[in-house]
Amino acid sequence: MTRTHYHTCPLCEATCGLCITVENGQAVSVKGDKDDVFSKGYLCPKGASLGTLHHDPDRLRRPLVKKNGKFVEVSWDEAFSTVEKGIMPLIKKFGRDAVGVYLGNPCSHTLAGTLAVRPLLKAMGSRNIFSASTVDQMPRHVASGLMFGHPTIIAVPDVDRTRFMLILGADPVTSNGSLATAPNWPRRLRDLKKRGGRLVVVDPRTSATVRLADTHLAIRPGGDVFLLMAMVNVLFAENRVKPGRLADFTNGIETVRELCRPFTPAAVAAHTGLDPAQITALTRDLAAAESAVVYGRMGTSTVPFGALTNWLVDVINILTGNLDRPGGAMFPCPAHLPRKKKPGGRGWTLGRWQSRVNGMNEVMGELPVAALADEMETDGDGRIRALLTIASNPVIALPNARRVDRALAGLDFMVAIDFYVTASTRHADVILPPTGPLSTAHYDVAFYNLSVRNIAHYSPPVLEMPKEEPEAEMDKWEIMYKLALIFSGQGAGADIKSLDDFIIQMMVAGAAKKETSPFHGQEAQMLDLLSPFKGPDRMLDFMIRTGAHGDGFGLNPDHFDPDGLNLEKLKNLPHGLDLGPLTEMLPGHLKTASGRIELAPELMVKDVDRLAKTMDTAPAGLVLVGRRHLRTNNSWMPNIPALVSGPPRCVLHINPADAQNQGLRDGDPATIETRVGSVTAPVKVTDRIRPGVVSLPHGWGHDLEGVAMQVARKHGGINSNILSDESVFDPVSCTTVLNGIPVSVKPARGLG
Ligand SMILES: Nc1nc2c(c(=O)[nH]1)N[C@H]1C(S)=C(S)[C@@H](COP(=O)(O)OP(=O)(O)OC[C@H]3O[C@@H](n4cnc5c(=O)[nH]c(N)nc54)[C@H](O)[C@@H]3O)O[C@H]1N2
Ligand SMILES: Nc1nc2c(c(=O)[nH]1)N[C@H]1C(S)=C(S)[C@@H](COP(=O)(O)OP(=O)(O)OC[C@H]3O[C@@H](n4cnc5c(=O)[nH]c(N)nc54)[C@H](O)[C@@H]3O)O[C@H]1N2
Ligand code: SF4
Ligand SMILES: [Mo]
Repeated sequence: MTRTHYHTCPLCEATCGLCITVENGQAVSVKGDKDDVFSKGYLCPKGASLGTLHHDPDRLRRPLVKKNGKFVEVSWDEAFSTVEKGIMPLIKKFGRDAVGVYLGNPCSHTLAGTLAVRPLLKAMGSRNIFSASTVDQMPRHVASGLMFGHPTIIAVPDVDRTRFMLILGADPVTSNGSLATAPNWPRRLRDLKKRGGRLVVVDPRTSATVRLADTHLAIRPGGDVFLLMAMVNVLFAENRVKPGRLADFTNGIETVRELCRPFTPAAVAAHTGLDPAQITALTRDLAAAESAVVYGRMGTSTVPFGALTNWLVDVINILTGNLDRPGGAMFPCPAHLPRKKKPGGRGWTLGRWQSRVNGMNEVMGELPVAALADEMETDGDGRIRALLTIASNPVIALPNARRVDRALAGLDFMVAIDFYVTASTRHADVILPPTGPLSTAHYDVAFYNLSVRNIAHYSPPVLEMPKEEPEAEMDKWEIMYKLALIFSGQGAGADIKSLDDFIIQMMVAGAAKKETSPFHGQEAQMLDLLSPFKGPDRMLDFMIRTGAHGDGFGLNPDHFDPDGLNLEKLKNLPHGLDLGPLTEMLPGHLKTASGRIELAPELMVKDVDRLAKTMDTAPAGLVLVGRRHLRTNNSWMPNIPALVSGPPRCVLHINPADAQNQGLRDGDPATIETRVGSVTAPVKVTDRIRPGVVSLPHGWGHDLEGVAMQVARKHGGINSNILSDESVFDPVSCTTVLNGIPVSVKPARGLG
């Protein structure tokens, strides 16, 4: 029997609609859904491989427990009771901080990873919570938190309406966009130019996005903070500061005027590697554009001044009046969140506690991954003796990868929620594999709050999850709730249904608690109306019904449109629902204590001092940056033949001048060395990278003893994080520097 299903691709932030043909329980083809309200048929090679991923024979279907050093398939009961026996005595003896958790990138791409993970973390009660955010977007959260009052109030580029887009350190044509959810960046950027707009890209490499640009500024890595400071300087110096209506609710504009004074375009020339006249001209053009937006990602984030750089992105959007207006940087209003109408809140802070060993700040309730190895290796009270990894691959993703690898090997106990035996999960005592991507429901809780249009799209599972032992599989939320029951002392035998019911009761009670709430006194009716669903689906239904476009359970016609949204309605919209372009959200959206935009938060003002101190030291020597490839997704799709075929990807890009200086010719093997490690990779001599900079992609290094991914091992590749140094980080956001790492590059001896 042949059936067609529509499902949102869960692999990256672009949220493309897929059209999946299923024959006899097998996904036989995956194409772009032409009727999808957002992606309109677009997909990339990864999305097309979703069926292959689901049916990959190496993908785990059964839990594994390590016995005498070897993984053995066991029943779910045995797996959970092994977890209980391994973890609980450690908690009893050493306390809750003895068990750490590291949450990986795919967590933000699943319903369970965004919603069901919260009760699990609560039940763990550990301060040793880590996530991939501190090798990624944490500087963005910090800047948003301090300026707008909450770290998830993030402005996204209104790419479909802007007339001028300045992209720094992002390659959305390859990455398909990040913190800016939009399928089909190539088309959107071409459309920008078709309507007479201009695209300027700042990147030390000639990336795929650069190739679409009108102007390319090949900056020195780490130079963006200086470039943006100089742009702010020009805006003030030339009287081009025009915040418009934002001035009515923005504090600190005059402070910024003072802060940027020393950073003239000429003064930053050595750090940016750019002609001062170019910086002035760019600033004038941006300020004069009918609408304009500055957008930055990884290259502005994983750098020594990541928080400051991300702050400056918003500062320019605000000073030019481009925040919260069409064609500028705007705030999404997703279906699953309420719309706040009155500005003000508690504000936001970081550093509420510090990591035990090296005193690094807590940010958003987590500790930086740069502290993880120290916390695992250093003896004493609060040492991490057991680790839970959820959808993550620390041995490949985190800095000083060899040290992370050793630290995992040295743990007393490790549990992984993952569906492969990877470089990291091979160290686990228990691996709990969630059901495959086609047998779970999907809705992008994280990314519809970062989307360039307001979109709501719920996808039910495509294939049924096997429920009968011995084939029974578990959804990730069920695994998480089971672990939550273990951590809370109720034991591996406890039933998740009561926990699931308790969670929704708490959510409903929270919404109805205040006497002023429109739901006050309606708890029982709400719970009854939510009863057709369970797990994260039920949480989502609750969120949508109480959200900005929700039906208010049909109980509150004064506050909600009774014909508004609920999960049942979304289920009947297989191509998604387009809620339109982004609209004005300020000042109501602000959660700062003042109810105003804080343009000059104290932490940023202080960090400008640190920046000023580096002005006189001219950067020198070769530095390493990363890059992505359309067919990769961090470390986690290397077992799909179609995605790893073709020429080898782990090659070091080097400029002809640098290659000549180092005595390297195209194809030669080179040894790349940093303080923490060295690797050998073939070089590709190319003028698509500026002099002084070399580039190696991350996400590789799979050919390790014990990894059970046959294709991935054949195409192993080089782990670039053997080179990255956990001791080099942005002290404000505690995010590791992954771009602009000082390296030496030499011909490899004895090879080639
Ligand atoms: N040098 C360098 N390092 C980097 C980066 C860089 O640019 N340069 N980028 C950084 C960034 S941005 C990120 S986000 C991190 C990513 O770092 P991580 O999140 O630690 O690693 P991933 O490579 O995304 O690995 C994800 C793992 O989750 C598993 N998985 C996939 N889907 C699911 C699922 O639905 N459920 C479960 N339970 N498991 C699943 C996969 O099998 C894989 O093992 O890497 C960072 N590391
Ligand atoms: N195909 C593919 N897509 C992905 C992923 C993947 O692994 N593969 N990973 C996903 C994840 S987890 C994320 S977070 C996003 C990331 O999404 P992006 O940030 O768009 O992707 P990157 O390729 O890291 O782009 C960073 C760019 O910054 C440049 N750069 C490096 N240093 C500097 C600098 O100092 N200044 C400036 N201006 N530029 C610099 C690099 O050359 C690179 O082109 O991609 C997501 N999408
Ligand atoms: S761009 Fe992202 S969401 Fe779209 S098909 Fe590719 S991996 Fe999936
Ligand atoms: Mo990421």
